[in-house]
Amino acid sequence: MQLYGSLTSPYVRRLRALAIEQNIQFDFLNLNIFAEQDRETLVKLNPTRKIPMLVDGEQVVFDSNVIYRYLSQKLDFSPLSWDQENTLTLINSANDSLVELLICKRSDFDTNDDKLFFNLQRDRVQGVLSVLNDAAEKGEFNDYNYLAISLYCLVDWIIFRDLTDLSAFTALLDFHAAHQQRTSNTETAPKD
Ligand SMILES: N[C@@H](CCC(=O)N[C@@H](CS)C(=O)NCC(=O)O)C(=O)O
Repeated sequence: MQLYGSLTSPYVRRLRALAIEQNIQFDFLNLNIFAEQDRETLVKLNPTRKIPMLVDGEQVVFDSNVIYRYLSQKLDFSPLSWDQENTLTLINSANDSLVELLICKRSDFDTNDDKLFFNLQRDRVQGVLSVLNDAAEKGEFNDYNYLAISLYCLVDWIIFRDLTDLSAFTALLDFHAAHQQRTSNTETAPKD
């Protein structure tokens, strides 16, 4: 199997970290999705033009969530419960809004402007981080499973890119500190 992605994407990182945690073998192919040649590879494999995607023989699978389901079936992991699916959706929604805001910032928009689009994203990020913080406080991420991996990748990417102030989310910061030295995190730390 080959996983295509980048060294900074939190969605790609979840799967790289999962592979280390669960001893799953795949080759990792690092793409610069904004460089011409790598973009051609991206578009050919995945018309949505987003990373990650997984290639397993003839089968191409895109989207980290679907790749996780594909690996779960292939490797006989127990499926996520509905509550776990909801938690993954929460993590994804904050992550997606932060990706949108980052792309806007790189397009020279002032994302602190009082505009509907920016307000909606910022409100979602704050609201969702607060729910995730409460869940972390209750110990819901004590088992270092795919959800905890995904949360770690989100929090670490927020810190890496300095995307939002996390100081009010002390349980998320404690969770991050507790897992920073795990091999699956040190070996996949984002690099520009
Ligand atoms: N739902 C997708 C989201 C993937 C995603 O947003 N990837 C970002 C990198 S972190 C990307 O490829 N963005 C390119 C773009 O938005 O044009 C997943 O879970 O794989």
